[in-house]
Amino acid sequence: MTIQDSDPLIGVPTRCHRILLTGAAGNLGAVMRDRLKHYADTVRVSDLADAGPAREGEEVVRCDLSDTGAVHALVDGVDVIVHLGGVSVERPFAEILPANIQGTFNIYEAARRHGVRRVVFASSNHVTGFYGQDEVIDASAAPRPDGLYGVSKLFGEGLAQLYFDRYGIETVSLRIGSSFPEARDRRMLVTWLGYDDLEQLLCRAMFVPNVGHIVVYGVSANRDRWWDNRRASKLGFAPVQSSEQFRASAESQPPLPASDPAARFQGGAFVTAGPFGD
Ligand code: NAI
Ligand code: 15L
Repeated sequence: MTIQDSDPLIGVPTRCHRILLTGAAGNLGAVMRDRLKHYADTVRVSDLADAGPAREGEEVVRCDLSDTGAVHALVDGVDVIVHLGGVSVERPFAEILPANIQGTFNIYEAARRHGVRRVVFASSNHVTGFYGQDEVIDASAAPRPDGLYGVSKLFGEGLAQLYFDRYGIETVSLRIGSSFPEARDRRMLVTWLGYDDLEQLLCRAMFVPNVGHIVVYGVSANRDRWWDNRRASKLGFAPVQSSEQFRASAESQPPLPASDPAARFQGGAFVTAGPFGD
C-alpha cells in the first residue's frame, strides 16, 4: 500500500522536498527507505553503519548521531526528519548515552538551528513496559520504562515536548510495538505493527498539520490490545493489518510460565534484560 498526494484522510499534500531518514541501515530503515521515496523528491538516508550505495532519489550520508557537527551538517536542507537511528534494545548505558541521549539531542538542536519544522521520533512501547499485560493504557498514562533503553526513549519524548513548547517544532513520537515481518510469539500477537501500517503511520506523522507534540502507539489492528490510541485520533491513523495471520504459529509454541515477568508485563523480556557487566 502506498499513500500518495491525494490521501483523503490527510487532505494536505503528502510530499515534500527532502526527508532525512536516520537509522537507514537498520531493520526498519532498510524497509522504509524505499517507501519514503513516495513522499519526497529526495530521501537523505543516514546511519553509523554502511547503508550501501545511494539508490535513485537518495543521498547517503554516513554519520554518527553523537557527533554534533556531523549531525548539524546532516540536517541542513531537510524538511522533515524521520529519526529511527539509535540503540534499539536494552544495552549498557555507555552505549545508550551517545546514540539515544546525545544523538537525539543533536537531532533536535540541529532541527532548531536549521529551521526543520517536523520530526517523527521512533519511541518505543518500552517507555511503558512495566504496565501489566492485563491492563489497557493510553499515551497519557504515567511512564513506566522497563529499562535504560525505555528511559532513553522517554528522554527523546521529553525533548520533543520541549522543542515544541519553546520553538514550535512539531513531533509525532511513535511508541512502536513490535515491527517485524511476522509476529513471532504470543506477546507479539498483541504488539505487532506491520510494515504497511508503519508506512501509513510515518506518512501521517510527517504530514498531518498542527499536531504539536503527540504520542501514538505504533500497533496494527490486532485482535487483543494493550494500547488505546483514541487520544491521538487527530493523526487519523487507521491500521489495516492484523497479527491474526500468525496466531496458529505463535500459539503452537509452549506458553511462558505465568510467573515469568516476560509473561506478566507489557515489555516482555525487556523487563529483566540487564544490567550488563555486574
Ligand atoms: P535497528 O537496531 O535495526 O536499527 C537502528 C539503526 O541505528 C542501526 O542501523 C544502527 O547502526 C543505527 N545507529 C545506532 N547507533 C547509532 C549512532 N550513534 N549513530 C547513527 N546511527 C546509529 O532498529 P530497528 O528495529 O530498525 O528500529 C528503528 C527504530 O525504531 C529504533 O530507534 C528503535 O528503538 C525503534 N523501535 C523499533 C521497534 C521495532 O519493533 N523494530 C519497536 C520500538 C521502537
Ligand atoms: C523495541 O523497542 C525494539 O526496538 C524492538 O527490537 C523490539 O524488541 C520491540 O521493542 C518489542 O517490544 O518487541
